[in-house]
Amino acid sequence: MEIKKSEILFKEGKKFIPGGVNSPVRAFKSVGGNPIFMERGEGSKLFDVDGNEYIDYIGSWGPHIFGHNPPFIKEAVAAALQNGSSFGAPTEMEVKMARLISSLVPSVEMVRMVNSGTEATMSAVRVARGFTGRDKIIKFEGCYHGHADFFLIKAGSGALTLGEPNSPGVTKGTASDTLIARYNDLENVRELVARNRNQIAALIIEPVVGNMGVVIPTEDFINGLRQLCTEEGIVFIFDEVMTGFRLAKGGAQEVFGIKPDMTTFGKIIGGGLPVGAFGGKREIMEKLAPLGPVYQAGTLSGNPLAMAAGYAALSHIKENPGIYQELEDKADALEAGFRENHAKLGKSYRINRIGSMISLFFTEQPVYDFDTAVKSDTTLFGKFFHGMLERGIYLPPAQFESWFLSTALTNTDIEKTIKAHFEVLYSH
Ligand code: KE4
Repeated sequence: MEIKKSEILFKEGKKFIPGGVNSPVRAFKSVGGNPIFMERGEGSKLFDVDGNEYIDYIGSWGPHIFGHNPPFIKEAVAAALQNGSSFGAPTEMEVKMARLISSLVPSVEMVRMVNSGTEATMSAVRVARGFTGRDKIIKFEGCYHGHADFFLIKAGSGALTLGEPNSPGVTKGTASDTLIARYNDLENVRELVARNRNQIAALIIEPVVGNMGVVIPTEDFINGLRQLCTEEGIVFIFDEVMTGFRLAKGGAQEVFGIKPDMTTFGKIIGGGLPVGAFGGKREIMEKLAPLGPVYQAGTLSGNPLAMAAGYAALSHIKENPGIYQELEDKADALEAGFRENHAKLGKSYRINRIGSMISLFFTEQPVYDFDTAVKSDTTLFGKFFHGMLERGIYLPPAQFESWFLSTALTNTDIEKTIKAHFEVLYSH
């Protein structure tokens, strides 16, 4: 596989961009080798700068649920561009977008647009703190909510101690307000809450985790959290940046039948352009400036081009709810093919899947939280990743990520992926 131009660009890029990339996971650090520079996306395919073609299971890390460059999004952005790119003033499209989000996700009575998932989660926590007058938050080990300081925290020495920074630049003071709990362990959360009674403003969770690889909550766990937050006056925040409009038109909260107090969005909501959003109960959202005292702002928030792309994407979802069954069928066929290969090869690697989010873990034990996820053989994952890449299958370059399927995937794509999976595992 010729990757000359990618290598040249990477070498040049590293002179001016830290690590040669604008987001760390793209650098292939955890799988080895150099990143592939992409030039074009079309449907289920990506094409790199050296003319190689790939079946894409990243989909820009979630946004491209319809595959790359769908005509209805391209046309919507082109039409919006005729009127200009940004006004810094309210527009009709923002009103239509807010109404559409609320109609798809009924727990979201009010919503504020921002420019990334990080802005959405950061702002949601701030308004929850402003609403409750409390300082502490609970997050779960292995969940990722973007790079706001108070999320870059790892579990303290004991599971029930305060968090510690897991990145230089995050202060101990900031870390002291973040408590780290264990996913799928309701007892652990109850203990944390009891030790910090009336001090916890919010509990934020990935209702289905993508950032450990796919990890699915038990019904008791996720229902128990809802009950605990209600009893304790803790704002229950569903971080649906990944799962929103991915698992169902109403996201994970529709799948589980749970009503969080707040929800954060990203990825699909922007149709491939930079959009995030946070919303929820009116009484909480009304704390936000200019209505209330909690400050939050953004020059390009609700940007006309991004709203055009996002509105086109969400409208397509509203008009075509059958896409979720279509995605389920494709993902089920892929998973069945992998399981067949494992059986033929005498392997029992774990596959965690819900809807069009799937991860393969190179461990034979169940994966249901951070401790069990990190038992996976990441060296083998690196070899698997490159074996698949050489066969034209572009996977997330890290074990602890979800793959994302799109409606653009064909049966031929799926068959080719299953065949490549067998060949690569056969040789390792
Ligand atoms: P962004 O700021 O990257 O738009 O969103 C942050 C975020 C928030 N919440 C969840 C559940 C997320 O998965 C993310 C971002 N996801 C990663 C993929 N693991 C984005 C890829 C990257 O960092 O380049």
